[in-house]
Amino acid sequence: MSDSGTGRRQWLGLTAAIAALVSACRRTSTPQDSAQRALGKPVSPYGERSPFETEARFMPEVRFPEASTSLTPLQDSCGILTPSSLHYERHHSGVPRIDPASHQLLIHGQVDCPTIFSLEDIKRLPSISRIYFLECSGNTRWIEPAAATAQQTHGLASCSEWTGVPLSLLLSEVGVQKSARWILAEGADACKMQRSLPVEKAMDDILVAWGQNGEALRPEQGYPLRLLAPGWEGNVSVKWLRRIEAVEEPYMTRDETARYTDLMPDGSARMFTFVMDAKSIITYPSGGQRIKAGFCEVTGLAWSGRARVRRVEVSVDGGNTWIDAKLQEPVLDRAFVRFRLPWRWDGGECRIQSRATDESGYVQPSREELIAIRGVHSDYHNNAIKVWKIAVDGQVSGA
Ligand SMILES: Nc1nc2c(c(=O)[nH]1)N[C@H]1C(S)=C(S)[C@@H](COP(=O)(O)O)O[C@H]1N2
Ligand SMILES: [Mo]
Repeated sequence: MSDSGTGRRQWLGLTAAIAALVSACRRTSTPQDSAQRALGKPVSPYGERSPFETEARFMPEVRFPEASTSLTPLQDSCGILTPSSLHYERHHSGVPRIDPASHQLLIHGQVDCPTIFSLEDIKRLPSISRIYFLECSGNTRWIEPAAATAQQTHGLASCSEWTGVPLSLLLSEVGVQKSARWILAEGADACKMQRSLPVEKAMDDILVAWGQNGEALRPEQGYPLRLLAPGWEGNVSVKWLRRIEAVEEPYMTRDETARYTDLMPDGSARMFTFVMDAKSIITYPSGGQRIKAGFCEVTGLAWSGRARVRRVEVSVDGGNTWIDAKLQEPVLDRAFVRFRLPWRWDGGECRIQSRATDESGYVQPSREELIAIRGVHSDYHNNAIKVWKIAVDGQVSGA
């Protein structure tokens, strides 16, 4: 489909939509009355959202809520940042209560100078802030309920501004020896979450983060200290970080052998599948919502763990034709990217979907393409294109 200016305007009927809005404004009288001008609530030390706003994390019903997940309401989000209070959670053994005054990080193993850092020591070092998405590799189950919402299918992904010290700085301080090709990171929670990471990534862009969206990490996100491995599966971003050991080979912990591996059709397993591939989802219109005929801005989020998102295409005709959505600035490396496309829904039944391409040239696959390679026995790394179906009454559901 051509994307020329005039063609696109006609296709959308934007002029008519705006004219309708303007006349609606003329009919509206001033809403203020004296009751609304009564004295309001006084100042307060820590802000709260409006009582009229109710979006919340979705918590699937499970037997053990300490070893569970809560999912970000992506369909209600605007822009690219996730409020800390709505950041998805994945805990294997609950959120520990950690006093920052006594929390320590030990770095040892194949290093010249094993060191214990207090939180204060770490915060004194030069820090940086970066906006990165975090996604659980278990996000988007392979078999999805048709009626699901964007939150239920894709909500194990969020995006925050993280502040911390580059892990490379700490590793240089302690002098990692040449023989150390991997590091083991360990959490202070009951399960002692452990993951092995190649030293190249550790020396590249991993953060030892203590800040999230302008304040301390939330306890759910690893307070007071976590790893943040940009673009890699969430599991390696070890929370409540208390120990790093420089080692020759990966530790082969439970979370890199029994879990976080992908069972392939031939019975072999992919291991250390760190990078999160390009993915996108339309958040409006999306499952559970109901739209009206006429003007409709299609919007959503795209992200890739490999490189910056270069392009998001949208199809509103079941994948026959695609049109480039506009990427909203800033388009940041390994962060959520917001895409938008004005559209006019004619009231007919249709299927809508988005497809992300990143700067490495990787194109988000269809579900069929992904299954052809990976089969259906894996629970992780499903980055397939998500299709929404719009019924004639405007009801949107999973296709
Ligand atoms: N110590 C520790 N770190 C952990 C986990 C955990 O249970 N314990 N869960 C991991 C998983 S599986 C994911 S997806 C991310 C989730 O981070 P979040 O809860 O801040 O979203 O943290 C990872 N780090
Ligand atoms: Mo995860």
